[in-house]
Amino acid sequence: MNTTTRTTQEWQRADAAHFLHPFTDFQSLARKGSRIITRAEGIYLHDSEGHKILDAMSGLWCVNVGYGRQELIDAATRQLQELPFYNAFFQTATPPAIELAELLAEVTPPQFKHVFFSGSGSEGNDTVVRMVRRYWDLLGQPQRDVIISRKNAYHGSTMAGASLGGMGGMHAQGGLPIPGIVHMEQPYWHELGRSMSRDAFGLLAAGWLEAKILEVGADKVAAFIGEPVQGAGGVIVPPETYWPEIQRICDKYGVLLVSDEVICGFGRTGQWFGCERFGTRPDLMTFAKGVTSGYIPLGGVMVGDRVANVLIERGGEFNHGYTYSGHPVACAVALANIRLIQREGLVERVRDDTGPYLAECFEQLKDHPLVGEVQTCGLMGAVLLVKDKASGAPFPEALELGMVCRGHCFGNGLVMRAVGDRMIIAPPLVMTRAQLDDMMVLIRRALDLTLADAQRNGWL
Ligand code: PXG
Repeated sequence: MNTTTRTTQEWQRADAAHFLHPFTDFQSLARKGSRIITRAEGIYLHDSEGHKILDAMSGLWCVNVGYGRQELIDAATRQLQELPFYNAFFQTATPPAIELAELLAEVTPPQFKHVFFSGSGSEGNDTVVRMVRRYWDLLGQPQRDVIISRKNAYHGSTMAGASLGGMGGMHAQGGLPIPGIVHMEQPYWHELGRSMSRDAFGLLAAGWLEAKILEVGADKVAAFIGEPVQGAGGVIVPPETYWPEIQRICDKYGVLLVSDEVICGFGRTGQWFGCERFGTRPDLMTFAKGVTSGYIPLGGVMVGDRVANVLIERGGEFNHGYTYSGHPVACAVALANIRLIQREGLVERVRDDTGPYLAECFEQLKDHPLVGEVQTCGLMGAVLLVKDKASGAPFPEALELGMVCRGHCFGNGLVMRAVGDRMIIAPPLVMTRAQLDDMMVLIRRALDLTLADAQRNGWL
């Protein structure tokens, strides 16, 4: 499409008149006008005003291989010409879906030999809810239907996805959560555990799972679901002791462990999957985003042997699926994307080079007057803005300092997300050290401008 056919104002007017955006206050956006992104190359976006913007959020945690990769474009084009669509419902399959299932079995941990495809992460988590309940049904324990999740988790925006998520604002709209989903506290050391060591807090926070299992009744708990690192919740990296203890508790009570890898999967943490970084052995694994680097929608659930064997061997139809389960074009793009990640050694690069380098760069931000905590894991990171460095005391929520900082990022050609006062990044995995240096210059500039605002307005 020729994006020069309309001016920015014309795009904004049409946008405001017809397009209801996700997670948006429609009226206030209509007043302000959207930023119109027109093209992208590598790690940079370009908008309709001619600005070049470093995309430190990889689109929305997904463009792992960067923009404009010809292999992915060619794979889509070829598949669109050959067979743009066929379904997998009625005893049929397409070569790209079969080959992707095979390749996913190869790149995921050894317990995963099967996949159920969806169109997104939310749909993948709907599949998780249906599947764990079906599993316990087939084992003659239909009462075992409760799924435990965590506050401040994000698992999507469908009815089941939003229910699994732990966002109060989402539950408040639409009568959520659906029955049989309960939440426990998150492993956020800075907010909940500062009086103890991170490792001691990790064990305490994992212990909340055991307490919740006993409260619900061990014979009623079907599964526990968690993101290895909470992404949308603010890049909350749990203490190293947390996940092994969660695994131990799940094993003790026979509770299925579900790792939501929609953000952490496909190299983000410096391992192929976040569960490998944190040492768990999940029974189910949700994925989306990075599986196609966001070039085209695709999601799904990796099904471990424990669950797959029951679903397959106990037989009967699983009454669940989506028109686009195994969409051939999406699967063809995923194949090209995963092969590119393999060929360029992107996971190893994050693990051995750029991940540790990002950690060093973020450590240096600690000297900044606004920075209370920094955390990184592979190529994602968070910088917490605080009013008082010594005590970690936050700024009043009403100031929305994170949004002030985010404004300065945009103003200086950088996309960074603000989750409250946690400034977060998840840049493309193709970032070089030199590009990370460029990004750090922009981050520090945004922090300095935010500090100047805080000083000028007497917020400090
Ligand atoms: N699980 C996790 C862990 C996610 O991060 C989903 C499931 C849902 O995926 P879909 O494809 O249905 O959106 C996600 C999505 C943010 C933000 O503001 C994060 C997501 C989506 C939208 C916004 O950080 N993650």
